[in-house]
Amino acid sequence: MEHPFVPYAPPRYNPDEMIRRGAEFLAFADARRSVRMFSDEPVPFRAVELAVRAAGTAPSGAHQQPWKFVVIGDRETRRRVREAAEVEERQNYEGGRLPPEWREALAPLETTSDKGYLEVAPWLVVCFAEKYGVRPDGSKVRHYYVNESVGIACGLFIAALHAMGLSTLTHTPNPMAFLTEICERPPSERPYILFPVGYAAPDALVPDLVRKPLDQTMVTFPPNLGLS
Ligand code: IYR
Repeated sequence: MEHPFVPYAPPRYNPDEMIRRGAEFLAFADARRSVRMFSDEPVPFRAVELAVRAAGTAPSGAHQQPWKFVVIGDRETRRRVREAAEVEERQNYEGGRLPPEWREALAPLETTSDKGYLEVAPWLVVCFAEKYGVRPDGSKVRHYYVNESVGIACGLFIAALHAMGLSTLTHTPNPMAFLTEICERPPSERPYILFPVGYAAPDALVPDLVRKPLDQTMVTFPPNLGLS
């Protein structure tokens, strides 16, 4: 694929406007929560499509765009996904497959093997990571930085849903091989994240999580930069 170079002039803002916009975006992002209690109210397909298009704007290794979003809307497939996810999760939670340390980390979230939300939310979107590309002659194309690229795409997907007033959950049933089978994806693709998408239930509850303060997520060099 050839990419001719073209001029690019992103908008510039004076410092006050820059900070105002950054603070506004932060407030928007900070208001997002992962949701496990969905409404079954229908959501237009067009909204999901827009979120997938937003995801597709992510930067990617060598611009290989190694993602595929499978959008599931029918009740029967959602039921199959729920059942298969619960089979795996029952082994995790009730069958002792989750190591004690992992169980402890999850305890505050009160998650269980019940994945009813997979059937309640009107859409399931399964993001697959393309481990490698496949040429028409069947030969493989090496992909670079697949995890980083697909992770960024998923972040944009989540942000786009939030911008539309929709909710999701970054669900990673473990293991996820059943998604390859149900979604009929080829061996070149690996299930990455399963997103239930819909409106949060009107009575949805979320754990009152606290985000790490900046002094735990940012360090400056030199340490005494002292600007803020
Ligand atoms: N996949 C399991 C367990 C789980 C793991 C993590 I890490 C979470 O943040 C939440 C749940 C489940 O979906 O229940």
